[in-house]
Amino acid sequence: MAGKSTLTIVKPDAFGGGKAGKIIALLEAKGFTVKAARVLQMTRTQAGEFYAVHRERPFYGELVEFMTSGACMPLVLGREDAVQALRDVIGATDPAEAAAGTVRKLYAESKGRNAIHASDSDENAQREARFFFPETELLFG
Ligand code: FUP
Repeated sequence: MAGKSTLTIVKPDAFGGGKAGKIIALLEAKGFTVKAARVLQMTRTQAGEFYAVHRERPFYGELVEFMTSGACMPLVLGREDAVQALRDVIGATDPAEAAAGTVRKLYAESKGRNAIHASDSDENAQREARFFFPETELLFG
C-alpha cells in the first residue's frame, strides 16, 4: 500500500532566494500537509551521507558543494499516495524538461540547482525523514 508521508527539501537555491513560502503554498494547494519542518545548513558529512547513493556519479562533488552552500529546509509532508504525488508536483530533474506548473519549472535554475528534493520510494522517504527528524517515529504509518 502506498504510504501517507514523504520527505522534501527546499534546496539552498530556492530557500536562499526567498522561494520557500511560495513552494510550500503550492504543495499545500496540491493537498499536502506539513508534518515536520526545520531549517539547517548541512555539513559536507551530512550531505555526503544523504546523497551516498550518488557517490560514484560525476556530479556528486558538485551536488554536495551546492547542498552545503546555504541553508535548506527539509519537511515531512502528508498526503494520500504521498511519494508519487510529490514526484508529480516537483517535475523532471532538469527544469528545461519539467512540465508546466511544477515546482522545478516555476522555481529551478538548472539541473544541478533545481529547487527541491523529493523521496523516490516509501522506503527512502522513511529513511530520509529519520535522517532529518530522528526524534520522531510518529510521522509514518
Ligand atoms: P531527482 O530525483 O529528480 O532529484 O534526481 P536524481 O535523484 O537523479 O538526482 C539527485 C540530484 O542530483 C538532483 F536533484 C540534482 C543532481 N543531479 C545533477 O546535478 N546532475 C545530473 O545529471 C543528475 C542529478
